[in-house]
Amino acid sequence: MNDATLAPELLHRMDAYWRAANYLSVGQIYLYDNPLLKRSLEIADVKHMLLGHWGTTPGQNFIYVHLNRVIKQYDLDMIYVSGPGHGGPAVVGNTYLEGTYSEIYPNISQDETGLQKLFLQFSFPGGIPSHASPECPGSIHEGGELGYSLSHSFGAVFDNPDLIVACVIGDGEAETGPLATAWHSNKFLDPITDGAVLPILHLNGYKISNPTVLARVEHEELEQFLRGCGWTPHFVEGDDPEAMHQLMAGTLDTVIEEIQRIQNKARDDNDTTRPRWPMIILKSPKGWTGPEVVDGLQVEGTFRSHQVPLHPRAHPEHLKLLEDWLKSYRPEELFDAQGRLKVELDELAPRGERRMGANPHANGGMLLRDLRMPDFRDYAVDVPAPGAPGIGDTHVLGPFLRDVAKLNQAQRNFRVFGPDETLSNGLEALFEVTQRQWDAATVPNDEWLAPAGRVMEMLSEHQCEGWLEGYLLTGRHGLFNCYEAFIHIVDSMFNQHAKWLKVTAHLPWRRKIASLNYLLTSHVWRQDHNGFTHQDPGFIDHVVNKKAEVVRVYFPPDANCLLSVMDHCLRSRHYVNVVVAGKHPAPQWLSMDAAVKHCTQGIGIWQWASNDQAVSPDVVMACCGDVPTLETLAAVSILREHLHELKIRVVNVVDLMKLQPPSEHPHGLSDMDFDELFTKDKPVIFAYHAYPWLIHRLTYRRTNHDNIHVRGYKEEGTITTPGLRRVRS
Ligand SMILES: Cc1ncc(C[n+]2csc(CCOP(=O)(O)OP(=O)(O)O)c2C)c(N)n1
Ligand SMILES: [Mg+2]
Repeated sequence: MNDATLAPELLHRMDAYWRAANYLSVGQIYLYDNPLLKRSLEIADVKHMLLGHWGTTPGQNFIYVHLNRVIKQYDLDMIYVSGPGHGGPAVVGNTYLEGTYSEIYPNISQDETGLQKLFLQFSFPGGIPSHASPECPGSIHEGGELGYSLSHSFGAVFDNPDLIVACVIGDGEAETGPLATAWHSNKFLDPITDGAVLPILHLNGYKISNPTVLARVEHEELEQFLRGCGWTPHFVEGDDPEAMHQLMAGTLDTVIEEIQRIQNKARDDNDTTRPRWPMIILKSPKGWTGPEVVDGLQVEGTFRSHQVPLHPRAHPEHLKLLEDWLKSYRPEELFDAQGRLKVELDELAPRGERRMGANPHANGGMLLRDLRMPDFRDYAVDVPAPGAPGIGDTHVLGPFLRDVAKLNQAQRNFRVFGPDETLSNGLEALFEVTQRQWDAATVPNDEWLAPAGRVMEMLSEHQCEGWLEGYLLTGRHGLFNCYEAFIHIVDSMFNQHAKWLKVTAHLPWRRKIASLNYLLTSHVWRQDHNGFTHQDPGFIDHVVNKKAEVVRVYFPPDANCLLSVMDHCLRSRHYVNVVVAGKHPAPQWLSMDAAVKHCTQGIGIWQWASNDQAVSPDVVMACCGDVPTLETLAAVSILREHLHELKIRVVNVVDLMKLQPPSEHPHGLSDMDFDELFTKDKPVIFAYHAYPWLIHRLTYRRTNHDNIHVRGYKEEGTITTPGLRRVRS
């Protein structure tokens, strides 16, 4: 590494750019007005409610200006992921400085008026959130809930061989389970067909009010830990800006050249040996360049800098400290009289789509290409009569997914993710055309492991979810197959993704991305050998809490319906689709034509199982889910054998959202159609796949709700026969 990578003039300009970003960050947190400090700071210039996080921000500003330099120097295709996304002022400020912000939001112009608006809108009613939120150009990761930055970054670089994701990881964030496991993503990255992730561990020593674990272990222990995870760590350590600029620049040159060397070697020699990818540990003070001591307490370099270090309205003596702080960045050297960034500083930012805020990978819908889809009807199961034997519905889906993988092999934009269960879940056909991507060692007797493949399996639901989200957010398609009970592990990640979809759907400049598709199988009713621990259908209850415009839940009752539903989900955009299906041999009910019709309607009377054609029914037997459908049809056949007079109507529900009124969900049946199916006054026996209360929740406004009796899973599980378990519930 060269000790003097930066010529003094360049170092001086980069330091000024960093000061400009820091100035904008403090301005966003504090100021209503007086954005250029053209007059003395008054209390009226300071916001009443001070919100935001200063502590992480200067370090992220420092990283951003240095990344800008290497992007220009090496012509890099790079995006920025802010793990501690609470450093929103940094990403907003930097995308403003580079010009992308004003291109998307012309009102936030690059002049004094725009600066004032930029400051005012931050964490302010009607303005923008304080995080690296969807509103911020260049962001694919809000970072509100800590832990997912590294998984998202890897998801983004799969099948993007030219992309580098610079992933800033909070040292507190690094204590979370998902992040701790994500270091191992490097064993799943193909240096030939995938891009690179450059993790930058932001070792500022603190969280909100505690030190961080990684900051309080010996240097050697931290280094060995990261080496043990397969990385080559490079330390950038200190607090003197000039020395740190040189060190960071030299280190970045080293790691970028190392990434390029690894990639060239792998690509030129077709060498897929697992590389030791470089990473950076930036050890700098939390709240760097901010107020050092406030009210007699050390702030810079401590946890006290985490949020807002000064409160001028509560402590008038802080006003002067705030003014001194802002002036310490010497704004008059950074902006001209009109409030524009000085030309010599503006030149430091990359141009066009090389700017991290304007990189199309961070607005994945712009790059999204439709999948090439086989005709799902070609995979149909022959159903000569209802009740025909089936091999297990997911086993029928497997060949369809196999051919989706095959048809999109060339455009490399479809992957299947799962913890360790793609085979167990009945999708073995995938391995006829592809492999599990795996870049660690292999030994004889391993199966279907290869450096490149369409199936990603690591026994971390967090990792699978994070990879898939990153893959989707950068404009590709995918499917997560998971045991139903363990999808709960990512409840919270699903929350965050659903929130992202909800917000981005209303940002016209953000293009729609492919849906996040879950295939939940090995479900509650068929956990014959695993028992109680493996029986939990509650993810569905969790999902339906989210905005109706975003979530869809499907219960295909047989294989032909599963094919039809999955075809629809893979073509859809900007939803979360949850599909619950069985993998065990089970009877089949509908021919493909009937299945398509039934799934298109989402709900319907099964005339062939009903005997109320000429008259109104005495009872409605409703079912939702493959096992409840089987149980209902068995019950109906017993009833019809013994009670000839009883008029029974069988209603099957594929699309759960049909049950809600249309005011609640766009799929909802009108009250008239609902009454037509379920009657206004007859008893309804509703057999449901999951916890019964959800059906009541969805139908409580319907005319006949008082007569709906739901049977579902009631936490009565154990190892017993499937039949007995159903009886117990
Ligand atoms: C999963 C999760 N748990 C808790 C929080 C609350 N929280 C916000 S910031 C923070 C500390 C983060 O520390 P670090 O990752 O070191 O970030 P930095 O020091 O750069 O601010 C915590 C605990 C959160 N956002 N996400
Ligand atoms: Mg920290």
